[in-house]
Amino acid sequence: MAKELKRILIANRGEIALRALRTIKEMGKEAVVVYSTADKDALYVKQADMAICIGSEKSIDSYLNIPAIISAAEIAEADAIFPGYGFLSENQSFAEVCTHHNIKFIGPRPETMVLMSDKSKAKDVMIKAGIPVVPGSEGALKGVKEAKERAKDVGYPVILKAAAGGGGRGMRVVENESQVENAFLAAESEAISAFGDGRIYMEKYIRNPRHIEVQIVADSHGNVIHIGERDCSLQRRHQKLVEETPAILLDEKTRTSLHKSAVQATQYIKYEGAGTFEFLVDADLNYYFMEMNTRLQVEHTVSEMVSNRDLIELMINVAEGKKLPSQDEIELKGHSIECRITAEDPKTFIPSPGRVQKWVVPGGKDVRVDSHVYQDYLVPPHYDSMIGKLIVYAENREKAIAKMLRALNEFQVSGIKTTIDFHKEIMQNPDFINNDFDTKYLENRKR
Ligand code: MV4
Repeated sequence: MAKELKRILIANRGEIALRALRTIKEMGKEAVVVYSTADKDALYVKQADMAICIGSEKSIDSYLNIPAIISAAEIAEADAIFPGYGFLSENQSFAEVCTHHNIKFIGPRPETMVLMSDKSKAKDVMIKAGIPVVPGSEGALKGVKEAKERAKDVGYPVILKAAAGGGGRGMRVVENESQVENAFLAAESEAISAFGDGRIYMEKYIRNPRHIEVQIVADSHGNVIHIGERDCSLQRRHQKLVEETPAILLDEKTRTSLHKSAVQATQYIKYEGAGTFEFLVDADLNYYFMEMNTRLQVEHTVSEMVSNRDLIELMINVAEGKKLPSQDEIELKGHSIECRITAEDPKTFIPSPGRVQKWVVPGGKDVRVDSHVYQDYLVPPHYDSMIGKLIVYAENREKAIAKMLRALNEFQVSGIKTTIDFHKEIMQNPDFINNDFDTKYLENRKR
């Protein structure tokens, strides 16, 4: 059980590959990276102790290519694989194959990953764990007839969701009975084409919710800690743009209860590793479990800033069988904001890959840039358009916003379009400053 990991393979690319490499090096361990032909010039490829090309630019040939990654791990004699987010991070068979090859998958048990990937089953488990969930159907609906019956009990408006879903695909809001049939069939066919699984479940539709999530970490000794919550309500088409912690809309009582629920849920499912519980929070500060993410998330950095902890270090410690610090030792202090910088047009969000000509990053106290980009770097068109994250820390939200705007103003990029200008606008937007927005804010905004 307790086994020191000397060499860790990073099965990812971009900023998170560099982010993981940094911690692995700091811990005195060796980092192995795998890369596609499109990423051969990435700096972290040069910084790694070993770098192995695993395929062409297409993700399916490289970052999703399980045999290629496992072969690389075998050749490199890696003890463990850090999966990051996206790609294979929530892939059950990948985790299983790692185990078969005696390579530690730095993440939860495969069974837990599968359980949480079924959003409808995950909800049923959370009900058993005593966590508040949005009222709705128990399990998947059998058809239009059952959908109509259940909607009568739940009360309109309701929302239909794909059990295999997440990220908004296969979702339909239904305002009255006349819309049920069309919405059900549309959600079902969308779910089949997106996930190969057409099972649909129903929930009461919460209008204008906030998206608040809780970071947890659990070790192999049954210890569970939370590292506070994050408000991720500023999204566009289910893509998060800005994340922050703490969520200032919560009162202390709700916040404590939310953290307690997340810890209780983690204990109930006997989780191991880092994970996130996503909640919807309504106008009256009722919170409802929505989904659990069984990976490290992009926005983990804001939790690191307010806790002064390295989450990847904690994940590696857990994977080595070490004990976590106690909850009392986790002190959450100050405020942190993250802006996701993407290679996209700041008005239309249309991707803008290409050669970076100028890359001048901001600095100063409590300003953090997590990015693999450098001057002359070619942003490949094949992957997610996120090219980095700008994270700031300050004593309170007002100062954090001021610091973020100052840092954004220092950030100079040319050659590609980026969302830096969009973020400058947000940091000066009175609704953002007053915390008066919800998950639909950007969709509803007139441009
Ligand atoms: C909801 C909801 C309102 N009521 N569920 C969107 C993504 C998927 N993970 C769940 N989502 C939602 N579920 C109920 N019962 C509103 C959303 C939603 C949303 C949630 C979080 C962040 C942004 C969102 C944007 C639109 C809709």
